Amino acid sequence: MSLIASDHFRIVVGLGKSGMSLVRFLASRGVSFAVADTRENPPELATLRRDYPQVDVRCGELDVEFLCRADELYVSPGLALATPALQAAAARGVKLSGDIDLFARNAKAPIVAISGSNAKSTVTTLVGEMAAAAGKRVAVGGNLGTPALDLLSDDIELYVMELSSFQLETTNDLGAEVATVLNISEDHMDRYSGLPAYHLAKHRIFRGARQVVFNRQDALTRPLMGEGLPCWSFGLSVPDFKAFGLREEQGEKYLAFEFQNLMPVRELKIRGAHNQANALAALALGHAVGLPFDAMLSSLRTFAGLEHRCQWVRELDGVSYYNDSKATNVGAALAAIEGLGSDMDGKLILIAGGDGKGADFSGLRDSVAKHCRAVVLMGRDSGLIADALGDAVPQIRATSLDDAIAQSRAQARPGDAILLSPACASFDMFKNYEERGHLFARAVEALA
Ligand code: UMA
Ligand code: ADP
Repeated sequence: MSLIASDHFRIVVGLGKSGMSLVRFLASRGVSFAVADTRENPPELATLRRDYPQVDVRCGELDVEFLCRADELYVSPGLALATPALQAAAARGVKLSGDIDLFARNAKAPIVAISGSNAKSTVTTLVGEMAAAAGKRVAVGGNLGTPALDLLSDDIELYVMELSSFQLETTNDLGAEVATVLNISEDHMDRYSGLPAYHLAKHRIFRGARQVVFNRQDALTRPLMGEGLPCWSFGLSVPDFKAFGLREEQGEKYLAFEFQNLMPVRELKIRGAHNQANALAALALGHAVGLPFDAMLSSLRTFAGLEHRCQWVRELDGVSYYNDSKATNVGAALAAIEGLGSDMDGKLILIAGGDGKGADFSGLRDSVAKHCRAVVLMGRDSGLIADALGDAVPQIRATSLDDAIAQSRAQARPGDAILLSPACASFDMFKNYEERGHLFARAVEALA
């Protein structure tokens, strides 16, 4: 692990969770490498110094000369490839790659690869549970939970990977057994030049894929290449060949595959039309890798959903409270407003706002007008949301999360629901979306 430039010298750029997984992987294989991070004190610095004291680490502004000593840079998903120092190194012939490429080259079992603007974690977790119920030794992770390289093991029979557009930017050849982009709506517009650039990054997931799952209701999820690959589709419409969907018979709605009903929708624990689409996507992915229907359906009957995703917190004075703190973009908030709003007699009081990541909030207007009694806004970009919603419904400004809850409570009537679904990231007011969701749930539980 010396710093001598050679044909096989790598630099890990970014020393967070994925950077540290790269360090462990490269060190265990005797590869020469160093580490760089633009931060003076990256999160894993103390661990690196303790466990790998011999590794050269450069913190602070990236030094192009230093980067050019490597033949390959493994770049953190947290750093845009457009970062000038990375581009300068690339222009001088240094290859830019990432942990997912390395993972794919070393994984000996089939990979189920899942991306999309929303629902990735829900569908990834579901497919993982389905595989486990089918008796497979399955590893689940990626953008969610455990970094990809830490999952590698010769015992594993199936990898189920959640992959973000950031991770896919540095993924050159994934070779998944089945890959999907679940849906596409605007997100991370502070990192991409626009929707086309974000879309292109997501579609790198199909590189080398053997099968594809796409969303019939979202044309942007169809692969741009790979004509002739076996394709399965999902969507809320009635399914045809190689398709999963919904069918209604004698007043009962079923999850269905081709011409066969699989299970009544009412047996799902997760709520809302968006979650029915998620269940169908998971079935399509599981079917593509040969999981039996009985195991997959038993997982669907028990899966209660993930924390902070339209999670019911409590009922008070006839009003239900939902924590959807993971709705960090407009598409996710829309799914929650439509999903819950069309499933109840009362109205929603929506709590929204935060760090908008450059989003256009006008897409919220129609659904808010249809399903909300009022909107309570907080956080840095609350003014942008207020302007986008105009006079759709009454707006109230809150100075804090507690104030937002109190103001919402004052608006709500029995039969209504108060929904925290911010359509924004949390970083202007909270450590992360989990902290925002936990503080909301705690405050709501404490209401007398
Ligand atoms: N950073 C710097 N300089 C650097 C490197 C990073 O300033 O040299 C900053 C950036 O603002 C960056 C942040 O630090 O956004 C985090 O980067 P990191 O390298 O410390 O990140 P990791 O801990 O390795 O976490 C990454 C993913 N983070 C991002 O993509 C921002 C995690 O996804 C992922 O779980 C982890 O790898 C393991 O694979 C998180 C995430 O927010 C959950 N993902 C986005 C999302 O879900 O919307 C895409
Ligand atoms: P991701 O990992 O892509 O962020 P999650 O499963 O964590 O996805 O869900 C993120 C947010 O998206 C939550 O607010 C959730 O309610 C919402 N959501 C879940 N399924 C869908 C869907 N099919 N379409 C749009 N939004 C969804």
